[in-house]
Amino acid sequence: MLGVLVSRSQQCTEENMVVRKEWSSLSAQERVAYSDAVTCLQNLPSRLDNTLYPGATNRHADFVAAHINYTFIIHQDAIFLPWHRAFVYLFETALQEECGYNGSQPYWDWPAYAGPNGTLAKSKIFDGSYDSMGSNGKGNNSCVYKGPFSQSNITTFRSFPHSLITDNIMNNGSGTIPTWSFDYEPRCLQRALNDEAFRLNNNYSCINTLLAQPTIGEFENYLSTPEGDPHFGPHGGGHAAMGGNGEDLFISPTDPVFFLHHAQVDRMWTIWQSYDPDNRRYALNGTQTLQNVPPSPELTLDDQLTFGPLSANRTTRELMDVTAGPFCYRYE
Ligand SMILES: [Cu+2]
Repeated sequence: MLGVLVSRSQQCTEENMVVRKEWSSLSAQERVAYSDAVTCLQNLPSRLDNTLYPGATNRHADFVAAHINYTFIIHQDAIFLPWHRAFVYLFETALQEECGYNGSQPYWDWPAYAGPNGTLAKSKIFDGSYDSMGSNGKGNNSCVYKGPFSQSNITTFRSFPHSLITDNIMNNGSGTIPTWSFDYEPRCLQRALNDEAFRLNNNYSCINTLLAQPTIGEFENYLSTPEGDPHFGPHGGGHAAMGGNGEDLFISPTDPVFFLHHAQVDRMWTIWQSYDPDNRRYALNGTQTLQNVPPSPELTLDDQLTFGPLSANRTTRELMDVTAGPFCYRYE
């Protein structure tokens, strides 16, 4: 269905607001309901044209295809936060409307898992138990081998070399995705959990520093790659911590933990906005292309953001407040 991001006819109130919860605070039953709903989405037919998107063989893959398509305009720029907020919301809505999921989108509260003795592979998210999000990867292919998402044909697009990003920046490229971007290449879901990157970028002190940034530009800058490898910022740190498909800038939503991670990114932005709503709710900084290559105009609140077949366009303004426009949720 087109236009899932429709404004609500009903007022958003404390009573009807959806509450998003932390993964480990859910009951085992609630966790299984979530991973089952994602599996359901992976078993529903794609709504994309198979001749244009041969790799989009199911509904989850439609989300990955949209992310691939817009990779060069939705990262490391002003579009990043509002676009990914809507993207997570569209995924949550698809789980509810197409797979009968009764819960909300869980989030991954990074620092609770990033202590000096934290081991991701033993955490409630990645321990491979039936109520986890599947195990770490193992073997030559880093395949998730236990628990949800350990089936063999779960990834349906090719991997993208990170040089596509760095070359585009260095050569002032046009930010065009490769012709093979939507080819069909079924493989296992790949992970290579990285505790070191996670402890370095996602501990409590990093989160406090992130939330203390005075302007949206500084907030975005600290969130993603303030210094570069091994300092990825908390957003990059979470992707590096997943490893495998989850650290591929193009196909990262292939790993369903992407949506827990980006719910937490959104939660950080929401908390940061709430400290000074008058000045921060509609604060934007930056242009509309990855590291402004190729150069593009500053993003404004009236610009239309686009989601391909996932949703009708929305203005940036409609995506700035989690209790207005299409949204009505809060984080516990
Ligand atoms: Cu992304």
